[in-house]
Amino acid sequence: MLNVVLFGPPGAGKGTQAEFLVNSYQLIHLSTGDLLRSELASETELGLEAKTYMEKGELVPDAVVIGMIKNKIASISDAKGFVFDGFPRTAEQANALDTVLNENNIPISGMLSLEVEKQELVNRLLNRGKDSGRADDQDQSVIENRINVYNEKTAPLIEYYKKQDKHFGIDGMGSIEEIAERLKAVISSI
Ligand code: B4P
Repeated sequence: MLNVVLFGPPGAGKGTQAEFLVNSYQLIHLSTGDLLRSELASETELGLEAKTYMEKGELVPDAVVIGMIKNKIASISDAKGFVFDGFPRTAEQANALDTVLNENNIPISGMLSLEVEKQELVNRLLNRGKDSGRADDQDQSVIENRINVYNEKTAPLIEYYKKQDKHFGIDGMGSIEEIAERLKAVISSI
């Protein structure tokens, strides 16, 4: 089973490259951002709670996100593997993920960490904001806040996976196809 954490700051290309991994390796895509946006679109209680955080570029509370991802994993059987996209984002989420996966005997194979320069992140997100309708992509100060939150709360997880010998840094600058090739090379080495 191939279970990868696709990691990186907002705009690094996680969602974009997750699509490639799903198609190439028949994995199940679990994106907490997508799950939260779908809750929001259905105006569920969870979605309405998450909205206030997402609009400001803050992280949604751990308990909400962890509960959501646990339910999702429990609802899936017969998977060839998972791509975790945008999760974990805090130490508490990383511990919770390890616990759930160990209980099911499906450990993380590797953390694929996309590395992109800050100005490129801002450009990509503002560009997407022009036609995506995503409120969090339309305001430069919200984008800057997301990047700051990433640096403060999420980037430390690189050390967490390094300690487990599971961290793989990948140059996330260049074309989508070039980056996909780099991911493929790393996966074949795992
Ligand atoms: P996410 O949906 O995870 O949003 P994101 O970090 O902005 O990344 P995304 O995957 O969308 O963008 P990508 O890099 O693929 O989270 C949104 C919000 O939900 C968070 O701010 C938070 O509030 C909440 N949330 C989600 N998960 C959470 C968690 N675990 N805990 C707490 N809160 C959570 O790509 C960006 C753009 O770049 C795209 O338009 C793409 O086309 C473009 N692009 C990609 N690769 C490119 C390339 N090589 N060249 C040019 N453009 C490229």
